[in-house]
Amino acid sequence: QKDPHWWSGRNTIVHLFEWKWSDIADECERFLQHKGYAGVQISPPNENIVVPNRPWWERYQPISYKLNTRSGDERAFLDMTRRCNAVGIRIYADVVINHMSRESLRPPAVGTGGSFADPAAKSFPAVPYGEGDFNPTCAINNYADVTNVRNCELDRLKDLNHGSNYVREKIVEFLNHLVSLGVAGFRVDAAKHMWPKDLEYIYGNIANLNTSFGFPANRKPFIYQEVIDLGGEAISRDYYTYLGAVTEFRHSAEIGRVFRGSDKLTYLHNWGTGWGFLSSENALIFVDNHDNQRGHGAGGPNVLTYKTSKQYKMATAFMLAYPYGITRIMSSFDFASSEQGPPHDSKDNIVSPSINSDGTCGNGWICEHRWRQMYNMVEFKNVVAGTGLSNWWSDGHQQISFCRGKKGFIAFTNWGDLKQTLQTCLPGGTYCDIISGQLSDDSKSCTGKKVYVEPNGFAYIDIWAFDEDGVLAIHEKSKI
Ligand code: AAO
Repeated sequence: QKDPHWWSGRNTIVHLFEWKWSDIADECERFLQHKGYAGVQISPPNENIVVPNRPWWERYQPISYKLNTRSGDERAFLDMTRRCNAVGIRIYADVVINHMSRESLRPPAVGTGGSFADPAAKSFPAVPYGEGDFNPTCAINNYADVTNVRNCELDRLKDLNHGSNYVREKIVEFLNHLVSLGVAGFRVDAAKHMWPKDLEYIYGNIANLNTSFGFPANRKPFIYQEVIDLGGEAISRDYYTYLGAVTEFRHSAEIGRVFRGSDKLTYLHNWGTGWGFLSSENALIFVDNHDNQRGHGAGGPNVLTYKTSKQYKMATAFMLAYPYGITRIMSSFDFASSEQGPPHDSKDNIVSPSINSDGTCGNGWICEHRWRQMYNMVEFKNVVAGTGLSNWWSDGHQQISFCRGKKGFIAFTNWGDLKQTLQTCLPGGTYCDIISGQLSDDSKSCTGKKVYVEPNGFAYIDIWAFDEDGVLAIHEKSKI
């Protein structure tokens, strides 16, 4: 189902990729609740294979459904869900239920919880799963063949047979365990590789959310399914939308292409279904994700990441300002190699992000969600909730602006100086641009640009080509 169970006045999920549960609990209390975030997507919480050099992707190779990973154990998990739900931050677990691990390069395979397995023999005693619980070994090598994509192995990962009642029950048991521990929903990994009817059975048997974490009675978990569909394959994202929301990779691919300058901002006026994307309530949208920010998965070279920060902030601002989709922000660790894992100590323990005096992160964590332009746009999205888009303006090329009801206004330039008197739709007064700065603590001044709005709503807007950010945004709560 598609209700993410957000508190009112909240929006946007942040993917705290590879964060430990204790650090997520701290982040919910010290930061996320105050900036109006709605939820956190966590890395897979179940025991995964230990791979030499600890690449990030070892967490997508399950050994068991025990909640023991480098992010923490079950006790730490429960502390996180209690503390985050208590301040209105929902927890969505990334669940890898299509497969188990690949045969280990150095047998025996050992998991992060100390469990042994023999993947080559399709033996995972810590679940337990045995050979009869898996599909016959074959490789996914033809995305034009539905059965090959669903019944064979992705990247040689042992492919579970979801037609088996036993397998279904073990997966339902795992998901219900997470529900009992307070999660609000799931990111279903590799959903494309599972039959919709099997997923329908599994989702249909998940328990109601646990009311002791503040959920109303009889609520079902929010489901969003990873289905990479940029067109041209036998399996379409449309096969999964009756089950839950679906990741819209076309949004990631296209927004990167546009804000890198390969297309004109003026064409964004019909963003969303006008560009062939899923309908808004079905679309989990993002600028980048943990795969395509490092060349895995799909989206190609146009995907924007923290490494191209000016364009990345502009694309994120547009995603959050435009009334479309269920938005998710990536929060990364710094990486040079596409395989390297999270920041760690000499014993391979993940190290916590340090928080600098300006609120940014250190210790190798990027924390995009803590960038002023990002969290101020999350607030913008909260302030304009429920309003439509109006007064679209464009210079016909790379400069645009629009209103959100009478509550917010935003302008972009992706080429040249923007110097225009534009309709902001806001009541007259002095507003602080929340991109170059924000309203001062005493609400009497702006730390960045000021915008003077005339009684008729018009204001002189200037964004220089070489400004730090190619976007300016004001809203009713950034008024002096
Ligand atoms: C690792 C090693 C492998 C090794 C394996 C087993 O890299 O060499 O064989 O371990 O030891 C992650 C990593 C994988 C890693 C895996 C397991 O990304 O590298 O394998 O953990 O440790 C497909 C799936 C999609 C999946 C994506 C990566 O459909 O679900 O591959 N994403 C999820 C997770 C991801 C994770 C897994 C699944 C596995 O987000 O982190 O993998 O649990 C086409 C298809 C896509 C397909 C891609 C890549 O995409 O459409 O469905 O994604 O190929 O195989 C254009 C096209 C686009 C196409 C794209 C790339 O953009 O328009 O359709 O080109 O060709």
